[in-house]
Amino acid sequence: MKAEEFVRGQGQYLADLPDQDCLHVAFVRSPHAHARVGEIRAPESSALIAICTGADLLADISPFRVIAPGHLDYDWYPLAHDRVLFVGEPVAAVVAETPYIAEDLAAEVEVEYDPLDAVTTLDESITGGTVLHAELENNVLFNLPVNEGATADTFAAAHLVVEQEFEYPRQNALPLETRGVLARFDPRDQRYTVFTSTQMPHLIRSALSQILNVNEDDIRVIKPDVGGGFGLKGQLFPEEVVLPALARKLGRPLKWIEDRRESLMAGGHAHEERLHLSAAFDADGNLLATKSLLDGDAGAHSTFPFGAGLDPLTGALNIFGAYRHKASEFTARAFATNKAPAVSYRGVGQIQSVFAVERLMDIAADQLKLDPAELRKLNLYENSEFPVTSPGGNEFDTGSYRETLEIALDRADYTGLRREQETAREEGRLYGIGLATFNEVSGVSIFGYDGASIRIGPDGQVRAFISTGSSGQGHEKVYGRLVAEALGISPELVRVIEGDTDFCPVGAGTYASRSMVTTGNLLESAARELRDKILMIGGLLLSPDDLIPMENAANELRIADGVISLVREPTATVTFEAVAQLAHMKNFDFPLPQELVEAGLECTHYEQHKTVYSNSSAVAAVEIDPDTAQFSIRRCVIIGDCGRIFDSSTVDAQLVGGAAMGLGCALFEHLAYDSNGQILTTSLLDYLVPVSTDIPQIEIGHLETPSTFSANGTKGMGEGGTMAMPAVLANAVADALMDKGRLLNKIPLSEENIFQLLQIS
Ligand code: SMO
Repeated sequence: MKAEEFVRGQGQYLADLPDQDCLHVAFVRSPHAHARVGEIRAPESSALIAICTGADLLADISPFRVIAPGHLDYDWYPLAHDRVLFVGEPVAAVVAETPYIAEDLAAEVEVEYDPLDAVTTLDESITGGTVLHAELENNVLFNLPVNEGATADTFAAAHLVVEQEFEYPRQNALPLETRGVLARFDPRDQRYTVFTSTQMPHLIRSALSQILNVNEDDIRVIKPDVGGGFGLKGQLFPEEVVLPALARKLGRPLKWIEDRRESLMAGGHAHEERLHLSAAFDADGNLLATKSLLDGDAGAHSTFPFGAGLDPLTGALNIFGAYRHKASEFTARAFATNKAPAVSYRGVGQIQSVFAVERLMDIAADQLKLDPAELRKLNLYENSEFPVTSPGGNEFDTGSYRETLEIALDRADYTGLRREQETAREEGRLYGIGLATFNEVSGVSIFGYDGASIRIGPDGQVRAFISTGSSGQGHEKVYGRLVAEALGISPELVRVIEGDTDFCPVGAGTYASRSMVTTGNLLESAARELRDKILMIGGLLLSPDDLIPMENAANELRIADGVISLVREPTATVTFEAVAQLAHMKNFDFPLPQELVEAGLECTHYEQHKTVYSNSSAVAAVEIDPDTAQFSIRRCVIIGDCGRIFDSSTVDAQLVGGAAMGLGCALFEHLAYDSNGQILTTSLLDYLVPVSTDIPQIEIGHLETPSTFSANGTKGMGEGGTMAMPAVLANAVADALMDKGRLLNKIPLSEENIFQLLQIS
């Protein structure tokens, strides 16, 4: 069992791969946010095996364009060759016998830079004169207005319009295992093998085939065990291109493991966004219309495959999604700045919009003189209203939006908490209660189809090949059990194989909490199809004179614990293994009638899954220490609904783990830059994440409202706990601060930020 291997330290992560024949790569990275690159001088050292600059690499690769709707595309190069656009951008790769020598040599490479003005904020990017990408007219990398003007009348006639700007900081998903690449080129079959710590092997292969100018089949991408992805490993990075290109050139396998400093500096930033939201209400507090402008700070580049619009667009598409309203318009934009490129990070897009929307709902409740719980209950969709098409055009299958809130309020004893707050306030203490409730996009399949294959061998060993990949979520256990249950055999017979493009069917990999929805359903349908065939062959063995056709097999035969029997005569049995053997091997006593059933036991299914929406509600109570501006979490309840639950311990772990991660987002995580574009947070002393003592007791609960869009009833799970935390804690802190809390419009909820609010007189 994988989980046990991991706990025993027996996982095989990228750094654990055999590397006896490898040379090691270190990258020379820009110390400037924006500069022209001049001459690059290699150190005079016999230890230097090779150096490759951006200009050198041009001969071996094609520039790459991230083409996605709404995006302005331009040529992307894995190594900067004329200008560097952010601190940490790789300009050259140095190859040596050991990683240590490579690092030392990289530090000795002299690069002439001619510094240019850096664009370090959204405002500078929007209005400043410096344009980062020569092919583009300005710094807009993405711009998508939707339903422009659709809400004007409603806003004009509304009883109350609440409007507020919110800021969400730049953060890093911080997987414990940093990224890494090991690349080989085999001259005999002219193929690349690229081991990379990624969430999406097939998409990496597609991009590499374009950049390296070879067929997809000339590249094998393998994802070893991955020690956390959280979205960060869901895109193509420069190192994934440079290593295979250089491995071919040098005729030697190459390895590179990212260090924490590189990771924090250049390995994928996320979430930075400014949101300007308006909501129109009638006199009773009914939400009528919403208008949103979401501006993402994309950093220097649009990354493959999602592009610069990832955060603002994902947030905008489902903004105010849990609340009934008639009209909505939004604009999602992303701008280039001289900072590290933005990538995905758990809760992508929605963690920001949920924070902003939930803050806005509290501000509205205050102005409408309604309790925040009442305002939400009034506007959340009821279970009976589904299916719903939102004003933004999203189809919500089923949900328990209001119900989860009611359960969370009940579980947290909301009335009791309010009483406690009254007492606390009488004593002059700063005690606050926050709510958050939202729905969550999951199972998104924007890149086309996902595949799953099941192949049963002649001895009855089952292998399931999938296109999604685990980065620690426990796929092996869940899918092994799922296939075994669908086939009616022991899970011990099933092996799950993922993350190898030579064996696994094509698919987009794991992101957007999509694996159970996509792979889960595909494995189940493929296993069912195989089960019918297994039953039919079992029927041939059990009842050779009275053949049961395939279409009747499921009714007339049973399989349980690997034993097949006739419904009408349950004592006669044949084993699953005997069927597997007959399907593959010639049996002289009993030839398989090929006119009735094909030999072999293999089945592959592909599907492009519809988006499904999970939902969650959270309640938190906090108390702020007025002297230190620190707050403590007194109570934190999250109720999630991810549809049918297949494996409850995995789902529990996802919810709690997600909440711990969201706590980091809410309280600490902030990648800071100075005004020259120097990053200030490149170690874990500066970029703070929660440790176990920072994490309060998180009380969780689940509802199971099955999805009608997904055959197995599941919806995505894993990001709801994360999204809940900035919103629910910000609302609790704002509530504790009373009038001063009205101005709480950004996170992290650091002592510094809370102290500033406390100073308001
Ligand atoms: S942030 Mo996730 O891998 O969609």
